[in-house]
Amino acid sequence: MKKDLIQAVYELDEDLVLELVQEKIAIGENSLSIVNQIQQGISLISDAYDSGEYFIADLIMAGIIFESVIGILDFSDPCDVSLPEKLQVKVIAATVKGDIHDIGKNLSKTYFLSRGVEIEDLGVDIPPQEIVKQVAQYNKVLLFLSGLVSESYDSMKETINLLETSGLRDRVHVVICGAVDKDVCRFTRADNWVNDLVSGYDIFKKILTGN
Ligand code: B12
Repeated sequence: MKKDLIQAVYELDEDLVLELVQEKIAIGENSLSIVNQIQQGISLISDAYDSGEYFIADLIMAGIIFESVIGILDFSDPCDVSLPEKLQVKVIAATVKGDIHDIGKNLSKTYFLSRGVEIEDLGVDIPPQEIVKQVAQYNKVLLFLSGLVSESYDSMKETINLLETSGLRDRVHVVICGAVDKDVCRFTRADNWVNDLVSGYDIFKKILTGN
C-alpha cells in the first residue's frame, strides 16, 4: 500500500512527498489541509531530533521539503473579501534576532499574497533596531514577529520595548508568531499571538475593517 503524506515527510522522501501532494491537489484537496499534514510529519521529525534519532541534516532536509511543497500549493480563494485598492495598513514581518527559522513566515507570505496582501519581509535574525527603523516609516503597521527558538522570546520583548521607548508603540499592532503562546505574549507585551497563518490573516482583516 502507498505510504501516506505524513509518513513520507517523516521519512524525508522528497520525491514521494511531492508526488502525494500533486495527487492531493489533483483531487481538489485544500492547500491548508496539505500544509497541516506536512506539519504533522515535521512534528514527528522534531521528536526524532529531540530523541537523538534524527540530526541537524534531517532538520535541513525537512525545511527543503517544506519549501518545495509551498512552491506548488495554491492558496487563492475567490470567496475571500475583496480588499480596498490601497491598504491603510502596512504589513511587516521579521524573524527576530537570534533565530533563522523562516519557513512559516515564507508560507504566510505566500498565503497573504494569494489574497492580494503584500507582506514586507525584513528577513531572519533581525535586530530590534532594524525592525523599529522600518516601522518608523509608516503610520499604521501590523507587525509579525516570528520565532521558533526559545531565545527569540527575549528578542521579541526587546523589539517591543524599543517600539515603546521610541514613541512608536501606538501605531503598531504587534503579533508574535511561531512557537509562542499566551504566556509568551504576556512576557513580550505583544498585542496578539498566533501559531497558524490563518489566525494571522484573520487579525489582519480585523485591523483593516476596524472590527
Ligand atoms: C526546519 C527546522 C530547522 C531548519 C530551518 C530552515 C528554515 N529556513 O526555516 C534549520 C535546519 C536551519 C534549523 C536550524 C535550527 N533549529 Co530548527 N527546526 C526546524 C523544524 C524541524 C521545523 C520548523 C518549521 O519550519 N516548521 C513548519 C512551519 C510551517 O511551522 P511554523 O514555523 O511553526 O509556522 C507556522 C506558525 O508558527 C505560523 N507562523 C510562523 N511564522 C509566521 C509569520 C507570519 C507572518 C504569520 C502570519 C504566521 C507565522 O504560521 C505557520 C503556518 O501555520 C523545527 C521543529 C518544530 N516542531 O517546529 C525545529 C526547531 C524549531 N529547531 C530547533 C533547533 C534547536 C534548531 C537549531 C538551534 C539546531 C542547531 N543545533 O543548530 C538551529 C537554530 C538556529 C537559530 N538560531 O535559529 C528546535 C527549537 C527548540 C527550542 N525550543 O529552542 C526545534 C523545535 C527542533 C527540536 N525539536 O528541538 N531548524
